[in-house]
Amino acid sequence: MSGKKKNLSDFDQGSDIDASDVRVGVVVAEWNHDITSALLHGAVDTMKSFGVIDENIHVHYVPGSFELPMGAKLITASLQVDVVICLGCVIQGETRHFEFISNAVANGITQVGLDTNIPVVFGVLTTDNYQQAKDRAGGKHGNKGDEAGATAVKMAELKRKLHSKSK
Ligand code: DLZ
Repeated sequence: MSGKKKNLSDFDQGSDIDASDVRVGVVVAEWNHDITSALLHGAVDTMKSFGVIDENIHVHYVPGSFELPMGAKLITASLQVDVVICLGCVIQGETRHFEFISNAVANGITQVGLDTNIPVVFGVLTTDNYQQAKDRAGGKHGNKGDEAGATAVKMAELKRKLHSKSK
């Protein structure tokens, strides 16, 4: 997935995975809505290409990226999901908000996953400007939402595989 690949959407499709019964929670930040809705489209389309069905994709919104970890935690507490995707876009401004929000979101998302044993995917763009975000939300550098969707399916699959071995 990483290494020499330049485009965010250049991932191994994992075509042998059947994700038709995978249940996914998606938390989307409303801040920079045009970017985050493009990420959402990418994530949903990609999950569907792995067989995830509409009824098993539960989308909820939070005001900004800072609220993504709490949104993810609320989802894990109230819905039966195998995996959660967080989608947001933090753009560098003139103040230090960018650093505080980016760090808090990355740490918070990690923590929710470790605390709940439910994988939480980091689908958050952190960019210098709006154009960089556009380029990564369905533009010339692909769509980070696609990557998040594929990661979610693969983490759900991994969890299921290891869980079945532990029985
Ligand atoms: C306040 C703020 C700023 C300045 N920038 C962004 C941003 O680029 N992306 C984003 O998702 N959210 C931003 N926010 C909102 C915060 O994430 C949060 O919603 C508010 O600080 C309220 O807690």
